[in-house]
Amino acid sequence: MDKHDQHDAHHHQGNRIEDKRLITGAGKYASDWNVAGQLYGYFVRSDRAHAQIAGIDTVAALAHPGVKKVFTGEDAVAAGYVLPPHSLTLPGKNGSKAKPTRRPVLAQGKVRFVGEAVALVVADSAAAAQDAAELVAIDYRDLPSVVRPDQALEPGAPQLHDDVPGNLLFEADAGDEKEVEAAFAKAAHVTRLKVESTRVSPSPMEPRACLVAYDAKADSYRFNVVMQGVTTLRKQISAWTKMPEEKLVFEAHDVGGGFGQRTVAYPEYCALMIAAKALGKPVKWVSTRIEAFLTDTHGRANIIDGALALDAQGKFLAMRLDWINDMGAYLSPGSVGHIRNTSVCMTGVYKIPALYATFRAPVTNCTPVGSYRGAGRPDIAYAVERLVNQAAADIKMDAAELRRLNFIPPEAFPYKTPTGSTYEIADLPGLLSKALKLGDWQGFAKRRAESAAKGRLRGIGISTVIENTGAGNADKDEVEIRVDGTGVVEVHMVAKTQGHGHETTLSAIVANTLQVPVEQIKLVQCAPGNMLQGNHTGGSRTTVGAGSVSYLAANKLIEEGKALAALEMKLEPSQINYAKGEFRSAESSRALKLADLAKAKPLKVVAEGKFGSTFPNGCHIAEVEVDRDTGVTEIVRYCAVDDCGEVINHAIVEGQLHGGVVQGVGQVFGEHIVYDRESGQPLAASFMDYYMPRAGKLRELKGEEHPTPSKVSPLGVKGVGESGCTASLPVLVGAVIDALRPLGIEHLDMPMTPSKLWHAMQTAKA
Ligand code: MCN
Repeated sequence: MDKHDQHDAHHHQGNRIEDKRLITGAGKYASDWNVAGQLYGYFVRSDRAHAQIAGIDTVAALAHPGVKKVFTGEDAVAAGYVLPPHSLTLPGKNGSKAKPTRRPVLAQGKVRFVGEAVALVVADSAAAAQDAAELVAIDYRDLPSVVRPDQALEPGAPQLHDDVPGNLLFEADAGDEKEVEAAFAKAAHVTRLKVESTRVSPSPMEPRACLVAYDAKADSYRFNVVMQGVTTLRKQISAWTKMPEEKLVFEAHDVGGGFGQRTVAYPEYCALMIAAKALGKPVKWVSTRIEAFLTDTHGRANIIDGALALDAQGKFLAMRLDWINDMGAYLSPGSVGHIRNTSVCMTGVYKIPALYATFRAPVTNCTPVGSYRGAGRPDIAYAVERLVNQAAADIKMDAAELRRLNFIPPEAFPYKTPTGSTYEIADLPGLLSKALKLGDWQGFAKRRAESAAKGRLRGIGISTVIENTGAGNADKDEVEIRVDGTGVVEVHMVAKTQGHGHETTLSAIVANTLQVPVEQIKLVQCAPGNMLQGNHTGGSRTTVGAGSVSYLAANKLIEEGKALAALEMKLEPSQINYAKGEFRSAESSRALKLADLAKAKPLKVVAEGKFGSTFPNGCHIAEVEVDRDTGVTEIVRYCAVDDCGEVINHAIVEGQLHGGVVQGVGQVFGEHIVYDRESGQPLAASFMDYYMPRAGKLRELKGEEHPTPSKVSPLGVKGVGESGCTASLPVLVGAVIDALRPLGIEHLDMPMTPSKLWHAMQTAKA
């Protein structure tokens, strides 16, 4: 079946195969795993932002009934589990490299953020482990702390690591400084704007959990752990613990959300390995929600100072960006995405001839930062789109028209950006026109007047964004298809759904290619012990990668089936036709089903592929009303036109967009990890004080597709998992600022809380 039939066949597939299991409580999550004789771990965590550890007294804890052992940093050092791997291998300024941070899996000598694991208490019940943990006495000597990344770089700031002078982990630049200087010198207008993409907690529903069993005979470990795919996690745990990858076996069934946070190796998993080996029994740990806030990697956390140079007609001449990326106390294993991705799409959807950007990544006494849905793409889109809006206001030009004037034109694709990326294909003017119509851009003035009559400030925002999805770190993506004598088609891969609906979409790709009912397909992700290669699910790459290879594997199965059928029928493979699960030939009256061919020996094919980046893009338009008396913002319209290439399942794509947009809503209107600047204590570490967007905050999302099929993937698909997040930050903040601009307010940083807006409006009035 060619990809166009494939596309049609997928139309109107609504219900997701996995939903019945997931919403009737029949899912099996990491903390549901239990094995006979297991012990329970509880971590004693630092309650200081920065302190020397003068001593740890475990006597009382050890005497507590049920306690088996207490592990500390000395055990971690003895095991050699001290240097986490990291992926920040980008070339730095003047050939420099990122400075790796030593991080024993249990703190040794010093703690550097609130929540850092200091000791692991293992007991025969979870309650006993927790009770005993309270008896561990740690003698701290407090040190001054620093929680703001810009302050961490100032002279005289408290220093976190002896081998990271000035707290500067990594420094880099991109583009041509001289060219940019020259362009700014001759510009008719320069717009400047400094914005912050705030530190947030991704907060998947399922907290982390891990059960580790050690097999002394094989000297191997088995993990039941929440994950986004096995390959990255296995590689990182192997690097941290120096255990060969084949000695680390992982099993997970359902995963309750990931958002990037569930990709990486965490110290707790390695500490559990130490305990399981020492005690000869499996050890289980389930994170509490407060531990999730304190120790799961945070997202975003960067400050971007931007400037845009324009000529007298409004054409962009050059852009300058200065980034400070807060990395937290240690370089997380998932450290690179949110830095690399910013540079991949640094000029957004615009033709900007000259570009210069500098990056500095300091350490701070905060939770380590890693990838969060979009990983750098929302941050760069936010900085660039806010700059463009500000420029439009500065030169008094319509924000949509300024965009249209500066778009990369359709005929310029494939388009090479100043930072060396090649955008494959997009139709930006078409996208914009569709969105302006859907969002009734022209009718806004009237709606603004109607809102004003009710005493409300109405604003409109627009964002036009592009992002890279698809390419991964793995050498290739592999998919294995097995068919047995019953006709069940098992599809194996190492990506891992966390709620994305892969059982529906990836099964559909195989079912449609084989022209068999989808019920015949069984998707198996990350089967324990299966050493297939491939990328974890992240970077919106599963459909482009594993999805495309599923299609190739199904076609390979048909070809191999033809060869086998030909042998059976004593014909040539070229004489065999395949349709709807059956092999036939004009030369024979026989018909052989896939199952018939698999009776004697199961059929098995492995296909592989290596794909570059695809570039989904979109135009979102939103309107808000701000209540002058309370500062409360209502999102009154939200329209999204997106190009993710060919769509496998329309309902799922819409759901992905909706979810991404609402995560943006969360960051824009309330989510914020704040630390006290004096003590370094986190001030929002539970859902009592950390905002979560509710369904009512975004009542309706009107979406339309505007596909330009990708040739990178044989299915024509581009990723979509992060698109909503990327477009929503600038469009919503843009709408709020547009509402407040008549009062003279040009900039506020997220989150747009009622109190912040109320104070800004009061000050503006005065
Ligand atoms: N899809 C489709 N047609 C396309 C593109 C995608 O039907 N042209 C479908 C896919 O088959 C898949 C879903 O949309 O079911 C998302 O696909 P894709 O864009 O390939 O992204 P991934 O599957 O690789 O998911 C990763 C992405 C990321 S990086 C984050 S973070 C994120 C996200 O997806 N985390 C999520 N969406 C999430 N959704 C849920 N429910 N939970 C998370 O943790």
